[in-house]
Amino acid sequence: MSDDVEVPESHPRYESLLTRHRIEAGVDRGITSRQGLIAQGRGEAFDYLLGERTIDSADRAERAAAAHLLSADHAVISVNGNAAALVPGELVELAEATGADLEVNLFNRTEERIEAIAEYLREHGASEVKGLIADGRIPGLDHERAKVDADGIGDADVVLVPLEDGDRAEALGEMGKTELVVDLNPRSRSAEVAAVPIVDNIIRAVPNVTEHARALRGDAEAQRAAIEDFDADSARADAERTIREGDLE
Ligand code: PTJ
Repeated sequence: MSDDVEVPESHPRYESLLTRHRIEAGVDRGITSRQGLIAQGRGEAFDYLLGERTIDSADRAERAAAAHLLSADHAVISVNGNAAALVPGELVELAEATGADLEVNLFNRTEERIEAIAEYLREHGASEVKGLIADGRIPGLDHERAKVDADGIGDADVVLVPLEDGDRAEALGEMGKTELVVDLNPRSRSAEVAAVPIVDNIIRAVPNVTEHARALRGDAEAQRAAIEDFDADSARADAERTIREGDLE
């Protein structure tokens, strides 16, 4: 991982400490909201119980998500303040590997934060970042949270929404979009409404979806099979069982 903080790699909680530093730095840069710190803490607790690893059912979800992104008419990766702080370059790579658009879409929307995140993604190699025009609306939500680009999330048939708020995940689903959700809580409303719930830490999930996308690219039959063979209910149940019954080593 990057060398942007001084955490010794030998530390048993190296990844978790690095992740915290990135979220803190995100707040300092005006990218991540202060609520993002709380969301991260909640995520960490679930990740600890999962054994801080990608369980097999999450890997299958990541493969199905890659297949959806590749076979979509118009796929969009929604980026909030936590996702941008944790995996900016990895999101840009995923967009490139799948042909998806990147759109900044915030729960606590401010123009300053939208601009700061778009700039941060550009610094990490993004050529185009949507979300700044905000000329579309998600029906059924209050004004600020409902803002999307009409030719971005507004037009998408498949949307990847990491660490999303439940209300908005539900509203996007009601617009008929296929939702791919990354959320460490298998019982969150976002995970429950997702066609593909990825119960994994975003720092492991995004690079793994990219790897699957590279393997599935150009193979329509394999993409179709990855989508059809994936069972969202059993993935959620498997993650919950692992969290409740898993061994803490
Ligand atoms: O940047 P904004 O304004 O769009 O705000 C983003 C947050 C995340 C603050 C906002 O969407 C929010 O308040 O989300 P919630 O309702 O706290 O939900 C966040 C979910 O993400 C929780 O279920 C956490 O368990 C989960 N989560 C937190 N960190 C991670 C995570 N899932 C995967 N990887 C993580 N690193």
